[in-house]
Amino acid sequence: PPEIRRSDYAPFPWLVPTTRLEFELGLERTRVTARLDVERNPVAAVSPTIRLNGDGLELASLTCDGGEPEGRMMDGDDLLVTLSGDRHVLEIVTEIDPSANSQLMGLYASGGMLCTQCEAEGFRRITFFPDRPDVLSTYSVRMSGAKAQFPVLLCNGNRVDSGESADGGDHWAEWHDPWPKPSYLFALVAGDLVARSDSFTTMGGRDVELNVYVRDGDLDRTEHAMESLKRSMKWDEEVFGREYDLDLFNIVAVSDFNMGAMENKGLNIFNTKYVLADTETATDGDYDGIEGVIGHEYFHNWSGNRVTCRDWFQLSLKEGFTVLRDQLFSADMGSEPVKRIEDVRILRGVQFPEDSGPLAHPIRPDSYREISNFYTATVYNKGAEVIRMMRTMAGEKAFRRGTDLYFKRHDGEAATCEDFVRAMEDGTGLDLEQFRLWYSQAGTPKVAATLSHDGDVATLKLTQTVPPTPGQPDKKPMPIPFRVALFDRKAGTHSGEQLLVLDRASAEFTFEGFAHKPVLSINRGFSAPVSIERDVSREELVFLAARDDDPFARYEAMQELMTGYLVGSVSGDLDESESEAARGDIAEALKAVVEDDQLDDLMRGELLMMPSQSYIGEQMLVADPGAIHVAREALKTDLGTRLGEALHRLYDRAAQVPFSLDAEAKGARKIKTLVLSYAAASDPAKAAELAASQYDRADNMTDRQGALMVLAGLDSAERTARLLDFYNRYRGNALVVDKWFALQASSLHPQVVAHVEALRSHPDFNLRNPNRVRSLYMAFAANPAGFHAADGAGYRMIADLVLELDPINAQTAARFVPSLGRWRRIEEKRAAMMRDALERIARAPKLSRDTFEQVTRSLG
Ligand code: BAL
Ligand code: ZN
Repeated sequence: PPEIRRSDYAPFPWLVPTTRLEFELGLERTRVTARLDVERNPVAAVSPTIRLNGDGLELASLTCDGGEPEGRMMDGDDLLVTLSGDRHVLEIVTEIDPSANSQLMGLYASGGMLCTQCEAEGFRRITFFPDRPDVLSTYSVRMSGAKAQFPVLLCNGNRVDSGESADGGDHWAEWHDPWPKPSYLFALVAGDLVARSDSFTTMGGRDVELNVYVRDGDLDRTEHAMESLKRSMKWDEEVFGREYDLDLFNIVAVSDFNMGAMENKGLNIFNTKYVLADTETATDGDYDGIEGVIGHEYFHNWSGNRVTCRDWFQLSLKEGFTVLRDQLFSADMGSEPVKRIEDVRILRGVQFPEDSGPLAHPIRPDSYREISNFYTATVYNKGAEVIRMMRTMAGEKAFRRGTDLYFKRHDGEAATCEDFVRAMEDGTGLDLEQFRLWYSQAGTPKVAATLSHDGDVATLKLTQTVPPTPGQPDKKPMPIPFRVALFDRKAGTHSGEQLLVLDRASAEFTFEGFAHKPVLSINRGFSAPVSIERDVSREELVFLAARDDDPFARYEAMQELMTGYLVGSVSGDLDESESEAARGDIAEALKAVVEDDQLDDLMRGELLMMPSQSYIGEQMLVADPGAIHVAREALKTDLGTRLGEALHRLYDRAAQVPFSLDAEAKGARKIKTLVLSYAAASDPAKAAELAASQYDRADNMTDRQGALMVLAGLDSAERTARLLDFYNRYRGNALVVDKWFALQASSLHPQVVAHVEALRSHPDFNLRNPNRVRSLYMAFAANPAGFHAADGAGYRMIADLVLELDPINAQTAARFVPSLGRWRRIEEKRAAMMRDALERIARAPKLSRDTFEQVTRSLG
């Protein structure tokens, strides 16, 4: 497959002001008639033909201005039509079989209903069309089909007319979307659905009808989604000044879906995972996830739909910005510091490894073969961090001027990242010339920080390096904004936070008035997405872990205490007395957290959490996952033993808090499961008893799942009984059965590989359902205890999965390749087996473009 380059962008030679689509719907056969009004694009090079993208389409008929076109030919899957005039009308008929569409791109059948997914390039699986985001068109759509089979017919925009056939067997609906949009935002749904309905009055007085469509039987699990939607609409008005622009906003939940959700104009289509919730079947994490994703898709209405992307290299323009918007929204709806910590954990757990591996790419990539592979943590989460840095440097008010200007300037356009940065410069007054490097350079900058002291002056020396990444051997220094405070060790306070911008390879910053050497608190709030190596003593980290008034910095000190010890321990750098002293300090710091009555439990839970295995591995040039796992579990055992009593008192206190969805009760639930996981390491028999009791008494899914998660890792009778009970209790509820698969696949149980192998043959396993595939295999691939099994069985299992899944659902299959692609950073025995697994995939006679690209880059 050819490489597509950002530098090759050229405007499309044709405009398509209006598009008319007629769908005669059937699960096995849908006939699509598309009428495109096309005219020459005055700002593009003149072309004698128009390229209409297709993907596996059969052309039933084609006319130009009502007759035979002057010329036509196929170029691969695309259709080229000769057009000699300035304006033409093309009519194209295609026939498709949605029931055979297992890729879940384009129009497909899911449990008897029809739905679409067109981003990034799914529309070309429906009809021949210039399927690129800079071709904006106004759509009117007629849908018709059997009334009994498809009682609900939905499309973008507003329903303008409807009716039924003379015999009443068929019916039809006519939809019109007044907002010009690219084809990737097209959507259609036809099925037997019921809706929770509500309304929202916008700040300008527009009454908007809101619907959340689900299957009959799921309606009582839609309240949280609807409330989240209304909160999103209000928040976007208040914080970004963005008002909704149609009279109708529909959400449809679908159980077969490649992504989390999709922001189609006026008709968002969601994975059921991000819609359905009640306290019996959804955890606190699920509730937060729903609120965040509903917000994200809603916010796309401005950052993505009203202003869209010129080409797919600009994906972070809408995704990075919208992730930042959903992060700020969730922070405002709940705990801001805890949300920040969670977001950083995702960034460091997923994006940092991506940025230091063979798939590293800038947030605005320069080339791709399959754009689906670039819906990455880099484009999304690092993209959000880059915009967050602009916000930090500008301040909130100026940042809002920048976003207002961006929306005003580019409303109705297909814009670029450069347009966004320019609007930010003009709106905020910042000079972002050098800052643009964040868009073009891949790799996580490393910053060394040393603080020295002389007389009454403290000097902070900062040195940055941006590591080489594939295709980018040499990097330039980037501007890195650090929120910094210097603590007076005795008083335990600081005299104010400062923002320092490191914009050279190395710089020194001086601070006067310190009779003693202060303690450095740096990258507060994680103001820059970099990794810091600071010259800091353990005693200073204990100090910060107990006293830093920036919650993120406090969390960071605690993480650094544990990570420093674990990396030292695995590398053999610590002798027994140093190890003992370090464990003692960590235990002391944790005890202070357990007993700090100023802390709320949600934050306490963050401070008690150990760094993830992947984060620890990321700190080492070459990691031994087996050794890290052993060291991490040993520390957990040690801490659980030392803090046993204090932790159990904490548990007992938390267990008294009655169920509710408020922060206090959520915090209590988080604490209970954390204490159980420490207990599981230090006193497995007691933990099994406690977890079984928590499971049995649970009146909500958070407690039940937390208890079962701990039990799943223990070799105990309680484990078997509760796993069976969980399955029997929730069989038939797909989202909860997903949890049942995931809990077993992510468990610490020594037989986890065998468990996953057995679950593969479970009657409820289904390779065609992405949620189920992810629940078993994504959970497994993220579980170092299983994936990195010393004999390589985990790698072979993932390679087998990729090969089997690739012809069915290439997009989902390709998502499993990056875990194997980490081989260069893993000790040599395992690395060789990971490479073998990749090579075996590469040798397959026929690979999708998605998987081919990921495997080739991973081996390269
Ligand atoms: N645009 C794809 C799904 C999302 O990021 O919202
Ligand atoms: Zn998005």
